[in-house]
Amino acid sequence: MERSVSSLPQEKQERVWRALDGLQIEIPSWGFANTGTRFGKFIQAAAATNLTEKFADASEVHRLTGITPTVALHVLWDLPEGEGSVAQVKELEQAYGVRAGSINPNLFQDQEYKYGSLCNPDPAVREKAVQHMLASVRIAKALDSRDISLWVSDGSNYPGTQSISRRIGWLEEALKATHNEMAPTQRLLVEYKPFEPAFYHTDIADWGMAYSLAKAAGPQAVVLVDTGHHALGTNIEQIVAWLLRLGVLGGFHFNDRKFADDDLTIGSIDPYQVFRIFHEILSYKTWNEVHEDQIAYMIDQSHNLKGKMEAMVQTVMQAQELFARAALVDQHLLAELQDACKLVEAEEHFRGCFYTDIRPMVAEWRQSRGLPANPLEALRTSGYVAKITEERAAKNSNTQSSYA
Ligand code: RM4
Ligand code: MN
Ligand code: MN
Repeated sequence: MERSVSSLPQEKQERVWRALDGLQIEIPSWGFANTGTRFGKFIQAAAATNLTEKFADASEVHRLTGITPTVALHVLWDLPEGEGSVAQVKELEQAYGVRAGSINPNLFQDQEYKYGSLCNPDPAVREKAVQHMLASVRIAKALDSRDISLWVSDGSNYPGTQSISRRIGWLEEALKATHNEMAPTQRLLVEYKPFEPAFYHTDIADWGMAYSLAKAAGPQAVVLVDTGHHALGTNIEQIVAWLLRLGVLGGFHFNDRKFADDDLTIGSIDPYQVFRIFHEILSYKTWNEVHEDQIAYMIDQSHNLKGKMEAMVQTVMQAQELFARAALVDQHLLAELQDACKLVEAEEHFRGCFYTDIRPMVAEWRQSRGLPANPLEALRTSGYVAKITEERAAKNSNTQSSYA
């Protein structure tokens, strides 16, 4: 006998709640600070001006959403003294009840990196970059952070000006050296991006290159998918399916884009894309052994138009709600429909889940966990943004914003 296209409400709710219980999202420290476009910064009165304020903001997001216990840190921005800043981070963890998450080396800011960091033709600059990688690993160890999350901005602007192939070798060496420094429980996440800041060639431009480099580095190196880092039209969920299959999907940087690395709110432009990515993960988990925490869900957004706190809470809710909608998919039913090539029925079930307004179910889950039913509303009524605006306005009014 055939099953009906929609499963029982109770079965659905259990599936969704189980998925919600397993979902944690890491928020970026840089999402609370003043950032801007390529042409300048728009200063916000409520923006965090130091690490203490970033931790305070992250802690408030966690209090409201209950699913963001860790904060991604960028070494130069958040740990200016390198390993010397670890003690301060530990104090902030204690004070604010959120932990340091992934550690992000910064290989794109120093003057020496004008022609590249790990791929710079000058061995002394490459060595400096490798040393920064090793220090980042040690910082992560000291903070008990599992993941070192690497984005390499290296590339070139003009054909013939750099050796693409020799640079591959330098990257492999650098990542191997980094891998050697890691504790057995740590991971190196290798991020890719098709272009920007370099426009002719980027040294880690797509998932194939990231995968190959991860393999060269060692077994604890995996791939990081930043949803904004793909050419338009790329089937990102297919990449996700491959990485899962290869056992190297390390995690995500969530954001959305209309054109390139726009860092817009996840799901603001194409929520169906996010739903499809989550579906691939949940589908893979239905049929294969994957541990909940093997995939690090992280946000990589820094808003300069939206209020930072509002944008972060909205992002977490959006990701959570799209994840819940993907969990509505009855994987067994879908597999039956797929095997029978019932195309319209399969698509209708899939689309139907995407179109379901899951918000009441997620609100119920939040309340059952002692969380506000609507975290964004709770942020508005908490007075937190008004408070930090008042406290930080004077400091922020002195911030430099010019591009040139
Ligand atoms: C890059 C990339 C990295 C992020 C920097 C700030 O485009 O997404 O993950 O750390 O931006
Ligand atoms: Mn990223
Ligand atoms: Mn990016």
